[in-house]
Amino acid sequence: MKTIDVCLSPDLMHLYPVNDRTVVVVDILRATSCMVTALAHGVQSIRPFANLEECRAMKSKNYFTAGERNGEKVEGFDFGNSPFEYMADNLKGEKIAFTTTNGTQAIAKSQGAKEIIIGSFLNLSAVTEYLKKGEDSVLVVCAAWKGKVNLEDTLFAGALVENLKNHVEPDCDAPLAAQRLYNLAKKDMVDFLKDSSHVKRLNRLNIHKDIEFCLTPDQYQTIPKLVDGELVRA
Ligand code: 3SL
Repeated sequence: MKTIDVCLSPDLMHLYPVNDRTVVVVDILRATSCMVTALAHGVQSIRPFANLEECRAMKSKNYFTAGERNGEKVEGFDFGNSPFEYMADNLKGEKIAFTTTNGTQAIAKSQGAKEIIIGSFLNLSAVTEYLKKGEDSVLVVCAAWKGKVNLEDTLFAGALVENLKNHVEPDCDAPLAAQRLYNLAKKDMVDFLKDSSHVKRLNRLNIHKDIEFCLTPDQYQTIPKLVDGELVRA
């Protein structure tokens, strides 16, 4: 039977071989929620960068530049890290170079995986169905915050473990812990997360509507998949 494991922080990636796995990278607040939203609204592709200056340099290659550091839009970039910025019609068919504090770092640390896809609550059911059909075992990589575990990415990992419970076996205790946490939280995730570190951080930026949106399941069927360094619709 296929298995599922959960890497709760990119700093723990050395514990998880990925060469035979489908990796699902998740940064609920807000990087992977933005990626799903952008591709769902017609953006052609997103090239993720760990390094900010490499991302900035893509401007000269006809990419829009986007992302944040510590939650705030990078000076000189075209877009920040709110999903609502990626719904605009004028982004249809465009390419975006994207860098964020944790989400794009987690993608970089997942290199070498058999396959990398992007998860968020916004595409939870689509990702669930995709993983059910796939032949490979699954590793959910939580972007966390600068190496420290966070609740929201863990809840998403738990939602996947719960949805896949009749199809894949948990590899160890991290998927079980995530699943149990999700089952405690699922009735009202906004309330469950109200004291969490990143929600408090984002509240200081006054973006409560981003938090509510990013915690809303199944807004889109789109699954971003990394192909030749670019995220495209799977
Ligand atoms: O760390 C990240 O990748 C971001 O999603 C963080 S923030 O939500 O923009 O603060």
